[in-house]
Amino acid sequence: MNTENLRKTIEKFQIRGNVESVEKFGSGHIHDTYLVKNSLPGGEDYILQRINTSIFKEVDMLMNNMVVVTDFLKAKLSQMPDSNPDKEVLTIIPAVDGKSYIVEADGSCWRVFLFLRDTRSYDLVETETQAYQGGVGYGRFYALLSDLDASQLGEVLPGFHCIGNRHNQLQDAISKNSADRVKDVEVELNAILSRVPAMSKIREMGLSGALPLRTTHNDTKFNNVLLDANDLAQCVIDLDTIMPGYVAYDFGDAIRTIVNSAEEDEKELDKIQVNMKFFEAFARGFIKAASSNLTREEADSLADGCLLLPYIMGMRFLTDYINGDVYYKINFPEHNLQRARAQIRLVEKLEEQYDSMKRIIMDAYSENLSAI
Ligand code: ADP
Ligand code: GN1
Ligand code: MG
Repeated sequence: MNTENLRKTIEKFQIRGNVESVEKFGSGHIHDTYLVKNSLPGGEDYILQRINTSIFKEVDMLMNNMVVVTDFLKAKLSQMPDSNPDKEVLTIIPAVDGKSYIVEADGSCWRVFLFLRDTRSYDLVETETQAYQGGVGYGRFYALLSDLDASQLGEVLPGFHCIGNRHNQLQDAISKNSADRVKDVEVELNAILSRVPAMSKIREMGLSGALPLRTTHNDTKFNNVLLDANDLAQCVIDLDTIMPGYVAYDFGDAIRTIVNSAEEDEKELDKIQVNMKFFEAFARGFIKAASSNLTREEADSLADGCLLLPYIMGMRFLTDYINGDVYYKINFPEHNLQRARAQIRLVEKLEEQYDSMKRIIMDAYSENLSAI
């Protein structure tokens, strides 16, 4: 969309001031995100997003979830000393008609957030402090949502991290073979399909009642927690996928991006190493912030989540490659295959660390319990 149209779109929201510029922003794979700068001195800047409606078909449900969660968090934080709801929770800027999003004449859906200034989102962790703060941010977010009445939330993308669902989607893609790519991915398919039974552990524990369903974020990449200028956790963003889930999903998805020394789509697989110092820092931050809402069985499942989530992402990237790249944004033709290969290598590297991860988690869990 050209700048003139973007300006017209932003003016349909209750923004204060005047638009100085609108520029593409961030590195998300799903929506089109723009930073809207304000020409009014001291005025707020905004994030304008075109919602990806081929993925999120029920935009009313999506935005209702977001309103429920942000209202709940703001009300809760406003009762807590030393909290600042405006900085620590996303603020949805309503449209001129009061709604949480607008639909343009071409059918595109748009929403606006207050831009959280002086924050940074990182694709790669650089220091143990950042890893620890990522843990504090996501652990606290999880704990704060523990008493939200989940019946107010719709399941926007059912079966999001469910291995059964993702496995079915992969099998579907293989049988349709619409882009004629199955013949090129035998090695990757074997790596994924041979692990289905081992990776079903969390699902089975959930079905047996050993793991409770919680309200989870479900997209806890490191770039979805904004850190402040001092690298302290400030705000968890990207609230589209808040749904019922297991805590190991959030823990594992964060670990996937936090301990990896290389990018999510690294081409040179030997660069993919697991940084156990970052693992320990994240685990300590998360468990400290979340521990009163973690049962022993849940703590015990976290290391399994660390294998499952990169595995699920590998499976999803591979499925999308086989389908001809219909879901994720790609920057070059084999991007999804490269992403899948990188996630599979990460799974292999994390499998080598399984026992150490479990020990670090259970030590931190016991220490926190004895401190309560
Ligand atoms: P996607 O689902 O495409 O990842 P996000 O909602 O995560 O979209 O936004 C993409 C990026 O935009 C984030 O990683 C972050 O860098 C930036 N961003 C999003 N919302 C805000 C905000 N309110 N304040 C500052 N930066 C933001
Ligand atoms: C997508 O929106 P973004 O870029 O933070 C995806 C996540 C994947 C991630 C992989 C709605 O997240 O599930 O983990 O890409 N979000 C959706 O980088 O599918
Ligand atoms: Mg994001």
